[in-house]
Parts: sequence; structure tokens; C-alpha cells
Amino acid sequence: MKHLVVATRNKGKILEINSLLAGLVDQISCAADFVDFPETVEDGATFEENALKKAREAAMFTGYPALADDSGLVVDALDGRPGVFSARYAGAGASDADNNARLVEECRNIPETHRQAAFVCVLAFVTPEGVERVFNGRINGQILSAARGEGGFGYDPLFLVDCFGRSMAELTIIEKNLVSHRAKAFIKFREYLESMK
Ligand code: ITT
Repeated sequence: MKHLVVATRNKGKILEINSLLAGLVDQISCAADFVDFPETVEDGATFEENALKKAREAAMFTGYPALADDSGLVVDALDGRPGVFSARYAGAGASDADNNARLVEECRNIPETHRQAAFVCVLAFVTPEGVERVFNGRINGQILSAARGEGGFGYDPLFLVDCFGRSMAELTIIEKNLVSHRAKAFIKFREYLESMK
């Protein structure tokens, strides 16, 4: 593919996505590369609705094929919260630190045996000609009582990755990109693009 717009402003995502797209796309642009790139209102009830909305607006605005990532943390004992509200769990404009503090607080009384959670990623690919596809990825883990590690972004320091026994923030970006929710969705996107050749 010649040119793909990645409809995100999240710097943590951009870092991971650039390496997940390696060798697949000649030129990658993101929201920050355009003046007045649309600020999509993420009012969908599902990750898929929000991902499609972001990708449609980006494809329409730029005239290029667009990829949007809507992702978040789903905690079983919190009835799936923060879910689609992951970016603003502690309120509009909340920082990662604010959201993590709220998560620690909400999980305070949940015993270690009941802290199952998952990171979920839905990628939406939309072209100006009207092609629309979605790809899903998920990784299971447990919510930690206190932050561990310095890597990644968002809730990574509070998410113990089952298959590594380390927090997501204790993984290198190479390790995270082997197992993450985002990586799994990108494997499906890569297969789709290759099947289109
Ligand atoms: P864009 O909409 O511009 O892509 P955003 O940060 O608002 O950026 P989302 O609406 O998809 O993105 O919200 C996802 C939130 O879920 C994100 O802000 C993190 O708090 C969390 N999240 C998603 N993927 C994550 C990951 O790999 N590690 C840690 N937290 C993650």
C-alpha cells in the first residue's frame, strides 16, 4: 500500500503501530501531520463503532485509506469497565496517571483471584471508495494492586500479562508487539492487505 493515514493522536499507539506496519506501507501519516484533522467524538457504544467512526472521518477528510484503533481495558469484576471509556475513565481530559489511580481505587477490594481483565483492540480500515473492514485483537491478564514497569503507555503498568508473568510496562516494545491486543489485530490486517494483492 502506498499511503495510509493512521487516525490517532495517541503517541504510545503511534510508536507501536509504526513498527507493526513495517514493510507493509510506503508512507504512513497520522493525525498530527494534517492541519485541522477532525477530532472525532467517540460516542459509540462499542469499540467497533468508535473505530469505524474515526476511520471514516479520517478517510473522508484526507482522501487516503485510513486505519483507526479503538482500544481499551475490560475488567471482569468491574462489569467490563473502563471499556470504551478507557481514555477518560477518570473524567474528560484525564491523564494516564489519573486513569491508573482510579483503576487502583476501584480494584482495591477485589481479591487477587478475581482480577481477570483483557486489553481489547478494534482496528477499522476505511477507504475513500467505501471499503470498510474491522479486525479484532485481545490479550488476557490480571490487574495489579500497584504499578510495575516504565514502558508502554496507558494502563500498561497495572496489567499483568498472563503469558509473560510481567506487567505490560515491563515488556520491551518488541515483546509487547509480539503478544498485545493491538499486535493480534494488526496480524489480521496484514493478512487482509496481503490477500488483496
Ligand atoms: P486516539 O483515539 O487518538 O487513537 P485515545 O488514547 O483516545 O487515542 P482510545 O479512544 O482508543 O484512544 O482509548 C484507548 C485508551 O485505552 C488509551 O487512552 C489507554 O488508556 C487505553 N489503552 C489502549 N491500548 C492500550 C495499551 O496498549 N496499553 C495500555 N493502555 C491502553
